[in-house]
Amino acid sequence: MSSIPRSTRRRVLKALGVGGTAALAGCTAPSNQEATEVSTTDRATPQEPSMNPAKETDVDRIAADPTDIPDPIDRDEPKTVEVELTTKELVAEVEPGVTYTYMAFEDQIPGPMIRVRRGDTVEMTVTNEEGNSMPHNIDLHAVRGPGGGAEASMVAPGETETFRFKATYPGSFIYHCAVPNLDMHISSGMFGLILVEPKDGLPEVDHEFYFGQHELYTTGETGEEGHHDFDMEAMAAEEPTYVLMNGEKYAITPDGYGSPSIDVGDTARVYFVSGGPNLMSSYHPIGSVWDKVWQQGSIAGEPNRFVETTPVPPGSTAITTLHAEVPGPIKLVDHALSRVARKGFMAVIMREGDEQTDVFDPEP
Ligand SMILES: [Cu+2]
Repeated sequence: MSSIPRSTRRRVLKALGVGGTAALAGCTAPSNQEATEVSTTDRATPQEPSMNPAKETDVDRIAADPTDIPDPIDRDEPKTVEVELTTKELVAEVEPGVTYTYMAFEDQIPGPMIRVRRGDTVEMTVTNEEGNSMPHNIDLHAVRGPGGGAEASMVAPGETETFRFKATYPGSFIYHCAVPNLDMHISSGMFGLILVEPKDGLPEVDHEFYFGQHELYTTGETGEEGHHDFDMEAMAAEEPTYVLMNGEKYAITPDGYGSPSIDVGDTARVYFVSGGPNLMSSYHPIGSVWDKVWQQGSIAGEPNRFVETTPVPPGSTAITTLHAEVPGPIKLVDHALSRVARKGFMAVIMREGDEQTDVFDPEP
C-alpha cells in the first residue's frame, strides 16, 4: 500500500468506505468500481480513477463583483434594517473546464456585503432555496447571541427563518454557515462580510472594494479538467486543491472578469474576509503597501500604518486603505505564494494615470 501515491490511496480508501468519508465523497458508480479494482488487483501500479466530466451550468460566474457594495451610511439615527439572504447550491466553474458544486449565500462568493450602523437593529432572514440538498444557517460575528444566530436561523431546504439582533459594536465581521459540517459548507463558499459602521461613519474615500478568500478541497488535482467533488479527507488534512479570491481562479484580474481601476491620486478602502475554513491569509498588495490596516476589522481602534503584509486568520476580516501614487497593477495576494503560483489565488486593482517618475522611474 505504501507504494500507492498518496492521492490515489486517498481515493481507494474512500471508495472502500474507510474513514467514514464515503457518504460525502459523492463518487459515482463507475469511479467506485474502477478505484476498487485498482485496490484489489494491482496495488503496485494503480491507475488514477478518471474524473467525472465537467457539469453543465448556467451560472456565468460565482465570483462576486468587488465593486458591488452597499452605499456608505448617511443617517444619524438607528433604524431597523431588514436583510434577506438565500442559500444556494449551484454548479459553477472554478476555472475553465473545472466545475464544482458550490454552496453560497445568494449566487456569489463571498456572499453579499451587509452594511449597517452601530445601534441598528437587524432583522435577519435566511431562506434555504427549494431543491437544495442540505440544511444551512448563518453565524454572524457581529451578533451577541447563541452561535451568532446559527440555531435561530437553521433552515431545511424550502424553509425560511428570521431572527433579530442589535449591532452593538462597530467593525467588520465574517458571517458564515454554521451547520454541523460547517467547515465543508464554508469551504464550498458559504461566507461573507458584515460591516457595522461607527455612529460617525467612516472617512470618505474615492473607492471601496470587497474581496473574500477561501480554499476548496476536492477529489481532483489543481487544474484537472472535469467535475471536482468535495474531499473530506483533504480538508481534514488541510491540503486544499485551490486557494481562491472570490471563489474562482484569478477571477478579478485582467485575464478573468476584469479588474476595477482607480486613478492616480485616488484613495480606496478594501474590505477583506478570510473564510478559510483553515488557512491563515498573509494579505499583501504587490506594488503598493497598505496605508492603513485595521486588523480584524476593528475600526474602533487605531490602524497600523504602512503595512506590507497583514495576517488575516480564517474566520475574520481586515479593513485596509491604499492610494494610487503611480500607475500600474496592484496585485492582491496571499503571500504564502504557492497559493498564488499554483492554487489560483490573486486579484488585481489597476491604477491608471501618468507616470510619476519622482516616485518610480522604470528607465532613469
Ligand atoms: Cu450551509
